[in-house]
Amino acid sequence: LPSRCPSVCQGFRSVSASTCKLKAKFNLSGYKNTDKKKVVVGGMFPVHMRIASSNGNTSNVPVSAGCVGFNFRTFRWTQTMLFAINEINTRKDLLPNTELGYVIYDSCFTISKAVEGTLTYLTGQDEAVPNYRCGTGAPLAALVGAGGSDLSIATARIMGLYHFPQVSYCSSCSALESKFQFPTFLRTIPNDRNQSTAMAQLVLHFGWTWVGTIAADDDYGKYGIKDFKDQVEEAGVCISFSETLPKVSSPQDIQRIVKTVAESTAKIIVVFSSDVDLSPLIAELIQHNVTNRTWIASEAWVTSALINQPGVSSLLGGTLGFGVKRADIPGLQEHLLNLDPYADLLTEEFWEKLFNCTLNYGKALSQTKSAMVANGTLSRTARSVPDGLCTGKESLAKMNSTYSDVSQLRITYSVYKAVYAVAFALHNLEYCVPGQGPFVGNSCADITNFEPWQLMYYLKNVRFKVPHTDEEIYFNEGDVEGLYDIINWQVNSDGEISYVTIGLYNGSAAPGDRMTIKNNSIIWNNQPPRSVCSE
Ligand code: TCR
Repeated sequence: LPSRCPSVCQGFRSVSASTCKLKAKFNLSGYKNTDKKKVVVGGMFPVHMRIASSNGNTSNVPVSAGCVGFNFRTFRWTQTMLFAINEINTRKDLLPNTELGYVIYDSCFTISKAVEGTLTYLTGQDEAVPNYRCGTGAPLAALVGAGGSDLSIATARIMGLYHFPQVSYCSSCSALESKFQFPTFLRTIPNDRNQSTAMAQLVLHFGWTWVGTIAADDDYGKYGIKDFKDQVEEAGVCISFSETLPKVSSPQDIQRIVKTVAESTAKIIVVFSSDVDLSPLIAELIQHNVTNRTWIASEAWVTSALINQPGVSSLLGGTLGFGVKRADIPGLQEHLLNLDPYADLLTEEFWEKLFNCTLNYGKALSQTKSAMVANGTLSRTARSVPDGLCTGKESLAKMNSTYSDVSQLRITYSVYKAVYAVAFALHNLEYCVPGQGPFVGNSCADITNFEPWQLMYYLKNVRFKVPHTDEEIYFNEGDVEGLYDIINWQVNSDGEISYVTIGLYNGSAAPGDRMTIKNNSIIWNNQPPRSVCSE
């Protein structure tokens, strides 16, 4: 074995100290039971929005790119995984003799980071060395992640090679339905095939015949819009324009799309994109005072605070969109507010971003000191508390941030379901009756030393009721049922937007019964036109 093995991955030590990776951890919230068996669950979340651009310099040793753009919403998802694990660990009826630990990576919404995280995760190494794990650590169960579909497509190919189960909470792209390509991929978010069909039905329902489309430049956007277009075009609807949002900031592309939208006579615009990719366009459209359009939102931006900023109501009021099932998760808000700012580097960064301050006293002091040395004021003021310092005792509750807003738990709820799916599968694996097991010779797997494909068997066949909501979850070829709320953005007298559910879509109902819409409950910003094709 390579000599660095023992220092890197023995036991449950922290695996990394860099910003983009979190540690392996047990004994959450002081809960301690050393007699328990241990299993590690991996998690991957796009906590940052992108990687910092590199300088293209090839004369230095390359280092893993840093990440920028802290996302409060996805950080909430991360904390929800911890909340769920904590809840499972304190339960007496689910995995009573096994403690779940976790390793969480930040994919920074970037494929290369997601792949890097997967290799790190599979190898148990800080630096990725494929095909190699060392030490006698607890078995790795499954990966909960990876975020966007293009990230999951990349990670699922690697995971599939090792028969490692991956349960995604938000990769909804129809491309991931192929069991041939992604044999160990499952998800708790519905397949977008349902959503594209639902959007097409919505357009046909209102008799719209002239629509524009905008897609993110990733698998989510491309497949989502393609499935939508195929269906509406077959029904005789014409597409006025099809634009693609840039992945990396490109003001020229945004300007071009603004021009297209503003000049087009299409009043219905369907957008399949994550909120992160869409927000630059929205900001620009507001600048250009584009109004009088009806927007059709895909799930990723339909309840996003990143899009629903003050001032968007003239542009986006009246929007119709699809949201995955919402739920209230008792205790989650308390968990979110009870955050220990020093828990790990990601949390520290979150705290500093939220309160716009520096947490670490030493760090703040040295920064202030050098500033003071520079202007010669050090001797008199060195002992006073520097500006811009936070104590870690600031009140999260007072901040009212997206992070602690639990009014629209949709993907958050999906994360919760994904963690529970892994836990129930592990439970069934552990309590397999010897001699009646599913494996060769009716044997069972051993929770202290199982193979990933053995857990995969249990995940595929898991069927459970989600705590607090009683929703029943099971996988059909890796997918769950296609249930959506149809949401309308209604502007109140203060110009604020509220999300009102005006209908439902159930992809597994009989074709005629899938969509129910309360037409009279919809508030349009502008009466949607019935346009004709010939324009
Ligand atoms: N599926 C998208 C990613 C995504 C997302 C989100 C990202 C969804 N919902 C909410 C940020 C916020 C749905 C995908 O790529 O599959």
